[in-house]
Amino acid sequence: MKEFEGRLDGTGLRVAVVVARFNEMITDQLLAGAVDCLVRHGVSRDDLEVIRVPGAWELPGACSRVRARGGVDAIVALGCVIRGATPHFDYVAGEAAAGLGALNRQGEVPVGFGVLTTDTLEQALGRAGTKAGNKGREAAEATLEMATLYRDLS
Ligand code: INI
Repeated sequence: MKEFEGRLDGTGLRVAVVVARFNEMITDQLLAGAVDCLVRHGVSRDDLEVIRVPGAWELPGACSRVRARGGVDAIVALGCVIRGATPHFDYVAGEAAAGLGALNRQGEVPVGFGVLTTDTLEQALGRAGTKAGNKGREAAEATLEMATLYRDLS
């Protein structure tokens, strides 16, 4: 029986982290967690690029461009959408999730989903390096695992 499972080994992997500036107090922390995770697991800083976009709405398009350009083994998308009094939340969060999901489903390059969708700023803070961990770090870890798995499956 053959079994496959990715590893947390970033040696030789080229990774792009695409991060939204909207709610940057939060997304800066997601970025710090993701970069720390990648570097700790062996990704060289020379093989790491950070691409900033205005908001979560822009994440799928930028990730798509990065993948089309090539030269990356994994993409981590980071953002933070906080529910307000308007339906904007649903459009922005929905488009980010659907767009990134569609790209990820194509199975060419793993696209990690580190986009917080919360009701309050407090909940977002909790997921950006305080009581509920750092979802940027978790997304980076999962993406590393998937990149090594994809390599093994190719
Ligand atoms: N972008 C976010 O990343 N988070 C939000 O909470 C948010 N809200 O609430 O509006 C948000 N809006 C901006 C959006 O992502 C686009 O940048 C903008 O619509 C321009 O295209």
